[in-house]
Amino acid sequence: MSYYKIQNFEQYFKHYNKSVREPRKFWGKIAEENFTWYQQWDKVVEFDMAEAEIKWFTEAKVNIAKNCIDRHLNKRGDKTAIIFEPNEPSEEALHISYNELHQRVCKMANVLREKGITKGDRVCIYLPMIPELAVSILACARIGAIHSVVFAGFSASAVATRILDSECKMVITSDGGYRGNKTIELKEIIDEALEKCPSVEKVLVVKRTSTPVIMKEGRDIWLQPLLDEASDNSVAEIMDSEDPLFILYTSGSTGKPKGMVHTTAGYMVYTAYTFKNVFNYEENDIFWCTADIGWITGHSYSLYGPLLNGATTVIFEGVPSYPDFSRFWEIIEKHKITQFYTAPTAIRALAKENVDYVQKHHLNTLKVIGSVGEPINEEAWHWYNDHVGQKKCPVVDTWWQTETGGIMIAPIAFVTPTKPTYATLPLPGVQAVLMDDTGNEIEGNQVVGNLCIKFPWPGIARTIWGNHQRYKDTYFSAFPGTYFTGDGALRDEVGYYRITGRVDDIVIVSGHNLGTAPIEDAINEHPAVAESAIVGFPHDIKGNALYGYVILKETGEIRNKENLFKEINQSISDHVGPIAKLDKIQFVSGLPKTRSGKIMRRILRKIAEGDFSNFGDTSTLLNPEIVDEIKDNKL
Ligand code: 6R9
Repeated sequence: MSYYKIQNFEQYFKHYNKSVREPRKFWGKIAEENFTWYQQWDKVVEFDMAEAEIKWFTEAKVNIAKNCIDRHLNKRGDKTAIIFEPNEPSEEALHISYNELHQRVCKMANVLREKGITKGDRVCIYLPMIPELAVSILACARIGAIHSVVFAGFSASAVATRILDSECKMVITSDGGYRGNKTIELKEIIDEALEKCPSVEKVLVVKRTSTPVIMKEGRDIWLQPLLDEASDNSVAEIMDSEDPLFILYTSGSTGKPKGMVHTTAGYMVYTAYTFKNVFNYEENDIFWCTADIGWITGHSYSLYGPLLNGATTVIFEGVPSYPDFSRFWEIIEKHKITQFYTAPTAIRALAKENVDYVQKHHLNTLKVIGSVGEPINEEAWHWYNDHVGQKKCPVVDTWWQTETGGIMIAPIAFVTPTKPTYATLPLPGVQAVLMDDTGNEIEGNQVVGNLCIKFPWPGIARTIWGNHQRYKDTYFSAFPGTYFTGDGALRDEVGYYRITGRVDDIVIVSGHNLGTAPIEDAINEHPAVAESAIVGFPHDIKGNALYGYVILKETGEIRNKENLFKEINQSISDHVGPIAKLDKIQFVSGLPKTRSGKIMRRILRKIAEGDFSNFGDTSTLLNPEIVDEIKDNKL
């Protein structure tokens, strides 16, 4: 019996139980039957949760890029691997076959090697959603370089922090990028970032917008001429299962972003398996995940998961609102998409527009529609189900994280009955548990708690780049013996999970994880600001928006609040990126603090939400009187 594809609900339970009772047999069989290995493993898994040491498929040798491409060439050489849909609908879409992708990746691999990149080197990729982004990632994987993709919406200082942290030797960027009716000057942002990054020796520049750029002598090189010269024959590096594949930064609740490290074999097995099952992938399906490849969703389900299964995946350069709000639906019709995977924030934004935009398009090719990134509210779920899925497509609400590598809790299309706003059941291999605040597991159903996972799964991140202690502290200390997700969840009467949101200081705005600390740091950079605290509050489209409480250095009458607000937002834009701008700002004379000096965000959150009913225990507050002042002046 193969465990790779779950056929029905009864089989789901069988596979799930097998994965718990005999995880080694379960994952061993999947790994053996569906991938090409240079050498088999010693042990399927070895771990020590207390030390946060986890290894999958120990001592095995493999190359993930070869599994994504070369493995399919015999059978699927002419099949389209990637459909590139450009920002402008008038620009022709590209269909890149597996053969062509192979050729492009080999050439890129040779360019990287020629420019001094070898196994283990870090390469920062700061590119728009164009084919070169996929090609660069796969070329890194082919030669064993560790890719660190930075979302092309991040500011120069945010990119610099990431490049510095992982000491990247090279940056791959483009002159610019198109997003709707805007052009973003990526090279200029990189130039500014690199003023602070001595480790970077070479910058490869893709030409996309033909925006004039400054090319620094000896450092910056146009990519295309190098590719034209390069051979399309390249030997893949033989990688160990646990060699790092990539670093991807995610916000921490304190301090600098965390460079989550994913390794090769476990990530490969897990993304391929979850892609196949959750989306009910079948040969000839056309899969479209709208996430930018700069986020984990794009890594795992625009690229690795689909290609590992020999699928056709769509890369879309633009935005859902350009040239108008029918763009997504137009693309689904044009490319005959069978699986569509997007975020609640996009669904809510599109649901606000005239439903004609959707209805005038043929979406009949769709068979599964997915959601990811934040809890999907009931209204959005129904709109998505009714108008996009036309009540025929299972809505797969997939809960997972940058740290988990792949989907963890989700319906399996055509297998698990769905329920609005519920991510439903854990996938095989995922031993989800709810823990109470004192660290005990909460048994039974109809309960609420902190969502933890008590056994490793192949896709789990192995460490935080350069800081294993922080990895251990963040994920393995709060509830010893388990991985703590940072999310709260409830389990209903049949055991279905509903994710209720973060229980820490991370706010999810339009599906982007934002740590409060770096935004507060950016606000505090403003010369007039003494201290600040930000929290999320519910927003119709973004899910959450940011509410800032700011203490100014000079007390007394604030003369130009408007300007101050603008300047503070500019500072956030410069330091973090425009996605982190505040929607509201309230100037306050103090912040509620505990005796240990920690801001009691729970209270600030309630005030921002307009809920003054129950602030909970405020006995540890040093300055309880401030709560009334803040409440009375709420915006
Ligand atoms: C894949 C991704 C992770 C956080 C996660 C949770 C929230 C993601 C969700 C969801 C409810 C879902 N989240 N999917 N909450 N339902 N289906 O988004 O990774 O950017 O690291 O965010 O997003 O709070 O902890 P990442």
